[in-house]
Amino acid sequence: MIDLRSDTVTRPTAAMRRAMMEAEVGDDVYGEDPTVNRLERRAAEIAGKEAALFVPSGTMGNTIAVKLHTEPGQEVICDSRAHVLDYELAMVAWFSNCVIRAIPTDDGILSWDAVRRHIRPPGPHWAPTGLIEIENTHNMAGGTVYPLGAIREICAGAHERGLPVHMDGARVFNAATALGVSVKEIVEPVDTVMFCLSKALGAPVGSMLAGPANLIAKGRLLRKRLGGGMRQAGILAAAGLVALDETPAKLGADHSNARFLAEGLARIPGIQADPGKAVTNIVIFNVSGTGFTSAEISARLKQSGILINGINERLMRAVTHYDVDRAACAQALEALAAAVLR
Ligand code: TLP
Repeated sequence: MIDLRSDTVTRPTAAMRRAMMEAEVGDDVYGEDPTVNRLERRAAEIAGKEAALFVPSGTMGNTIAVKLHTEPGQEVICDSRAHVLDYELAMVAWFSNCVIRAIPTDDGILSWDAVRRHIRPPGPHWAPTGLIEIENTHNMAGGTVYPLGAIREICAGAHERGLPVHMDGARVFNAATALGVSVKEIVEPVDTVMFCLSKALGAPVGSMLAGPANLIAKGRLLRKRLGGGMRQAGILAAAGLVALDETPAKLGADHSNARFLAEGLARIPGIQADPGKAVTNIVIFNVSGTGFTSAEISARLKQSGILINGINERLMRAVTHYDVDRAACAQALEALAAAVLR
């Protein structure tokens, strides 16, 4: 199977499996797992933050961050296709008792001007703004990348009004690769950042939440409350450390494969794709001109050993990663061209 459904499907490399087997472990709920401690220090260093917390998933990292920054009854501002809004089972409402103020954007990238216009001060009718959330890269907009200037402007404006900014940086290493800058530079102005080890970086499990030490200490308790106290988690952290060391250098290849896919897709009659927008590892394309729904195309592709999911009836998403090389992408394009023939 050529699996382009997501970069979450990456399997651990031989080096990760070796590191997992040899990992020194302890009880992380007591703070005694040396490998988890090493991963948390390394993640904090990469993000340029005081501390970091190893969490089982990106969803848990975002959930903890929203809770740390907000009071019940507040509003969280984010883009209208944000993962925290559409793909996290309403955790913002369920765990933090906040509502979302969704701002529509073309490409998932918020501007300070748009954010500013939606900030609500305390008043007699509305929920006051408690947090600004930005997603970098933006998944459902097709892996789009925040320009550094936009992040700085949003953070400067928010901070001036006493509002924190959390970055859902599930794929912030892809953003760093696309911009040719360090992750640290990207996340410098944000208060907290969550990034995933288990997506394009290839670790089997885990994400990191980085930020100020006092917040991360509180976050540790929230993680336990959510059932994320993982005991001998050094087994998993060991793979995460290898992912941080080894995989960022491979992301450029994923990005050029995504571009190759987008260029090929744009040549298939009935499919709309914009190669100029494929700047990281996600390609979103419109299949409405083919006369088939995305579900029908997925089913046809599966018969040729290709896995690509729809995100709605018209749009499909292909995500490149290190388990899919250029030849596999070419094969996927051939299968797609055949799948949309009447
Ligand atoms: N994204 C998954 C699905 O949930 C859609 C994927 O296949 O892309 N933030 C962003 C931007 C994400 O894309 C994801 C996962 C998460 C958070 C949540 O991470 P996990 O799956 O570890 O909870």
